[in-house]
Amino acid sequence: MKKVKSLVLAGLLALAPAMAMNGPAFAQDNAVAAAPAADNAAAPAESAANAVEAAPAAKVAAPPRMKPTEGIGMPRPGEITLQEQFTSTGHTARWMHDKLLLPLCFIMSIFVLILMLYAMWKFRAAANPVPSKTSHNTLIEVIWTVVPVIILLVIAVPSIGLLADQYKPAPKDAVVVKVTGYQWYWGYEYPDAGIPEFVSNMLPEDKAKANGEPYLLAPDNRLVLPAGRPIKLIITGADVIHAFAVPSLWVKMDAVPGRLNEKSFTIDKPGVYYGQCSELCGARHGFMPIAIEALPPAEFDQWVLSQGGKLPGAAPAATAAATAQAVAPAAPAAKL
Ligand SMILES: [Cu+2]
Repeated sequence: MKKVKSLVLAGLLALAPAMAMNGPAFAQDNAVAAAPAADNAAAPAESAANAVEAAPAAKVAAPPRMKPTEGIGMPRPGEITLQEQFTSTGHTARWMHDKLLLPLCFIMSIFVLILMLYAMWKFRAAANPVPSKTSHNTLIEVIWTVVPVIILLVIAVPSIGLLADQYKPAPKDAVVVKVTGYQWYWGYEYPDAGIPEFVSNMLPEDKAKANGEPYLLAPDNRLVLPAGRPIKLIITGADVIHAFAVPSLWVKMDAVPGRLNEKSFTIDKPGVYYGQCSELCGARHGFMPIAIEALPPAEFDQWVLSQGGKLPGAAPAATAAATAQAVAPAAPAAKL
C-alpha cells in the first residue's frame, strides 16, 4: 500500500510542471505587450543593481531591456517541430532532423507497412494453400543487407560531424560566462569581465504579462550575451543536477555540482531566446526559466561597462568606463 502511495506521489510530482505548462502560459498578451514602457524602463535598472553595488565607479547606462519577438526564441502555439534555430549547430541539427531523419523514418515505415500488407494479402491461406519451401535467395539477402548499411552511412556522416561541432572548444577570445544552477534559479557570473554573480528568478505572471514576455519563460535578470561573437559557458550546479537548455540556440548542458561543463556557440543575430532547466531538480524545477538577451556587440560592451565590468584588453574598469562614456550612445534607439 505504501509503495502504491509513493508511486502515485512520484507520478504527480513528475507531472506537476507539465500541468503548469499546459495553461495559457505561452500566449503573449499583445495588447499589454505594446503598453508598459515605464515598467520596461524599470527592469534594466533592477538588473543593473547587482553589479552596481560591486563597482560603483562605472556610470554607463545599461541598454534598454530588449523586447522578445513573438515566436522567436520561444515555442509557437501548435508547433510540432524544433524551434527556429539561431546558431550554426542549430541550423545543421534542424536540417538533419527535418530533411534527413524524418523523411527517412517516414519512407521506411511506409515501405515496411506496404510489404507487410502485400505479404498478408498475397500469401493468405485461402489464395495460397501450398506454401513455398524457399529458404534462401542470395540476391534479396544481399539487397536487404547492403541497403540498410548505405542508409546508416548516409545518417552517420552528418551525424558525427554535428556531434563533433557541438563539443568544439571555444576560441581564446570567447566571452566567458559561468552559469550556476541553484534550487530554483540561475546565477550568472562574467569572470573575464569582472562582473560578479547575479541571480535570475522567474517573473510572476502579472509582471511577465506587463512586460510583454511569456510567463514561465521570462526571468527578472537575463543572461546578456553578444550576438556574432563566440561565447563560452562554464556550467555547474550548486546543489543538485540542473540542466541549462535554450532550444533555439541548440544549447543543452547538465549543470552538475562539483563539475565544470563547457558549452560554446555563437548567436547569429540579436534577440531574446528563452529556455528552461531541463533536468528534474526538485519541486520548483518547472519555474527556473532562462532568457538570453543577445545584444549587438557594441551594446553588449556598453552593458558590460554598465555593470562595472571591463572589456577584453582594456585597462581596469575606471578607465574603461571613462572611454565608454565618451563612446556610448545616449539612447541606443536602433534596436533590432
Ligand atoms: Cu530543474
